[in-house]
Amino acid sequence: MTRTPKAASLNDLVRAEAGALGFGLVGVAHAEPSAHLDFYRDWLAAGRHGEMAYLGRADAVARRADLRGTLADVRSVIVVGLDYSSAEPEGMERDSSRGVIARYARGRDYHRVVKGKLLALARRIEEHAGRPLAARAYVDTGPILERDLARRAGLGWFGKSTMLIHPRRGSWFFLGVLLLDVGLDADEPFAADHCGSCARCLEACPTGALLGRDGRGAAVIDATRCISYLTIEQRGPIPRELRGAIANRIYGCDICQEVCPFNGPKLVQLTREPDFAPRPAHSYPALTELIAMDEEAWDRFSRGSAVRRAGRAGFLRNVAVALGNWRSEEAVPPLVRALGDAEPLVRGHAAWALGRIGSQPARAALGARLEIERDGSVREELELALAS
Ligand code: B12
Ligand code: SF4
Ligand code: SF4
Repeated sequence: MTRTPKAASLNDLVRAEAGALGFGLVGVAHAEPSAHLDFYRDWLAAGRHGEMAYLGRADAVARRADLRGTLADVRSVIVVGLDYSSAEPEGMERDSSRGVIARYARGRDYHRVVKGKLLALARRIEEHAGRPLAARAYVDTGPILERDLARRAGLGWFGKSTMLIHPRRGSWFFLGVLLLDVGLDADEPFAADHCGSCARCLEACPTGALLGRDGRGAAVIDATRCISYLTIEQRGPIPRELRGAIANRIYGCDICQEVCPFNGPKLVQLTREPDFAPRPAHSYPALTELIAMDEEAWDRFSRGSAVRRAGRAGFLRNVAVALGNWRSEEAVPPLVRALGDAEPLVRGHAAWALGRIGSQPARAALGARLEIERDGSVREELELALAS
């Protein structure tokens, strides 16, 4: 690819500055419309997005299709990756008295961290360009097909897990996207598919959310079955038939990434970002302590963290499911207290958990609550738990 002297120096500056800001991956994509909007629309039409209505809003779909709906003069797209993985404490995941929070949510909320760095990158490019720039920075929340753009910017391929995977860095990184009204040379899109005959993620997914590649070669996920969706995005009850498979995952899920050979111990890049150091309270916390959190304790626990997205009721719902899967008598007293929680969602899942444990004290508490419970959905859970 031939570069004009000015563009070459700007591309080099982008690389150098992105590296200095800590981004392990950086690439540039053309600002052309996505070639995969048909797949996106089909995925929505099949209802695979569940309650995530923001993904299907007509204006948001149009902006995903064409970046000019977001930045009229967009000329190039910088895509970055920021590693978030940290050393895993041995064997903790198998301790069912503890909850597993997905790796990406154990440190400080990534949205601000990554966006702050993207805006710093934009300021450096502006200084270099010598004119005010039009720029938009996105991390996770905007109407942007981040993985589509990342592949186009040469950062990696879509694994069967649907993760964007780099051949030497795996997938434990956040993506960030910077739209600019500056011309940059685009990198070669990542064309290869390195999954080959591997199907480890499909086999390991406990809820059967990964559906393999379709006829077009696109990896398909049924988000409504994904533990990440069920524990974070879904607001109401978790479908009963999926509660057992969630085990002790209380916020997000990493299984399809953990089993991927491209995330093997020799390849994994540990984060150098101090903000992503796991908070002790978020690294395999004791479930019995989490279920006892009142509003004030929840506020302390979730402040500045991505876990806040689930809300107290959603998070305690997840914790109750994990306690039911632990099936220990030690879980009974805190679950009995949770039967009196102000939130019906928490009471209902505490009832399910006590039904799973099924001991005499657990059943006595379920019976006593049924005497006074007025909420229809909780009464249903209590009755099913007593019948189990
Ligand atoms: C909605 C969403 C979810 C949903 C749905 C997940 C999904 N796979 O779609 C749920 C809640 C389940 C979820 C879970 C997780 N998420 Co999420 N999520 C998003 C979000 C906001 C939108 C994704 C989306 O639009 N999905 C709909 C599908 C259809 O679109 P797509 O994945 O972009 O798929 C494209 C390709 O399939 C392509 N395509 C189609 N056909 C073809 C054919 C060929 C040949 C090719 C090459 C491409 C191609 O076109 C599609 C549309 O462009 C993005 C941020 C963003 N704005 O992009 C983060 C994002 C994808 N999530 C992220 C993360 C970290 C996670 C979790 C790991 C969190 C966790 N530990 O719990 C899990 C992983 C679960 C999984 N296996 O995907 C990261 C992924 C980073 C990476 N390395 O890939 C992102 C990019 C956020 C970020 N800024 O870092 N997530
Ligand atoms: S994040 Fe977990 S539940 Fe979701 S697809 Fe991956 S393995 Fe399955
Ligand atoms: S586990 Fe195997 S099939 Fe799944 S994304 Fe990784 S390499 Fe691809």
